[in-house]
Amino acid sequence: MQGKIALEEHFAMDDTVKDSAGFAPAQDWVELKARLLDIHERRLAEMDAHGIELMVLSLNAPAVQAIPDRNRALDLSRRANDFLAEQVARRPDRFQGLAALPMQDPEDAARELDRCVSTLGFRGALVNGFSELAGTEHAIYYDRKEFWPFWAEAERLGAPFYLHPRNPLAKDAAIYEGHRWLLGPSWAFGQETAVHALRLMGSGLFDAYPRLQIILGHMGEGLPYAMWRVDNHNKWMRTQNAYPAKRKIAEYFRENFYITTSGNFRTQALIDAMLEIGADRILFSADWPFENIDHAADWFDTATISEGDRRKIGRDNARALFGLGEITIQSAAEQKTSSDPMEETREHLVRNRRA
Ligand code: GRE
Ligand code: ZN
Repeated sequence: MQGKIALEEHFAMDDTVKDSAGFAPAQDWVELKARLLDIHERRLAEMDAHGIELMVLSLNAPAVQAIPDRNRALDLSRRANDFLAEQVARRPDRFQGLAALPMQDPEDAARELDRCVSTLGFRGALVNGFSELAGTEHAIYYDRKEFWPFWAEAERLGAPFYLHPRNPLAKDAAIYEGHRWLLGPSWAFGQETAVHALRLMGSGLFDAYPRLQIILGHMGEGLPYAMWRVDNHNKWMRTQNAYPAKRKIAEYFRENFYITTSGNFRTQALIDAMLEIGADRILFSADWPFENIDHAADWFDTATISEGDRRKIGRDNARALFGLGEITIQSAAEQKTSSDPMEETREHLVRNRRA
């Protein structure tokens, strides 16, 4: 499929690239590092070769979220966002931006989100899970009440918030001791992020800010598969398991969440997600440079789903969610693919009549 839009696609700066070093075997680090630091060369060539028109870029992980000092977290966010804005300005037809945010201070985060959306033209934010904060040994999760003014601002700005994985803190990772292979994308990333997302759903956040939209990668971090069981059990436990939110957890999942295909190129998983959250809330992504663009695109382009769903997931849902219409119109015309499903039929009829 031509004209795909991909939105969990990372870059690094010199002072964040080392955060990704532990995720590649030594012999692959040279390659991964080069991919992270590149934007306009190899990346663009990969996009051209595999039908990706637009990447919505974000900083690598955990970066800002792992900086316990508030001021340093804010400083890195600003520098990363300014750098990204410059890159987007060079090719706004091929790259757009998601903001890095210093969630260590909810007010700073809200102000930086406003700056990124209102001044730099970013499309939303991507945050790498919980934040570390000096003076507390606990991971800070964003269902806490002090974040609600931040969420109000995200809703006001219409800015989707991508909740991206990171590993749990060592003190919270006893279950993985001696099983390093379970850390990172193989398991711990998804577990960590799914629980964070469930905390948001149960907190009542989406009753207060019903237009808020959260994006999860990796086909929803396991949640489509697990959602029914969460609600089914809580229904039975009623009073003991009461949570602040008003509705069933799955209702928030279906109304306040989008999921992407990043790093989970499996048709069986996609079809389950389509049955649970619906094709309107699934978005194509690769997870470059941690995953290969050809793996993502070759799989997605031939996955056994309808062509209408492929267009939605590959392009149209992202255009609607991020308001990308005005950017992509020109190349959509070039590709001779229309969002109007009748256009090809009309062209065909006209050609037949002429013939
Ligand atoms: C990611 O950010 O998506 C990521 C990492 C490290 C390993 C794999 C991966 O940060 O997908
Ligand atoms: Zn990622």
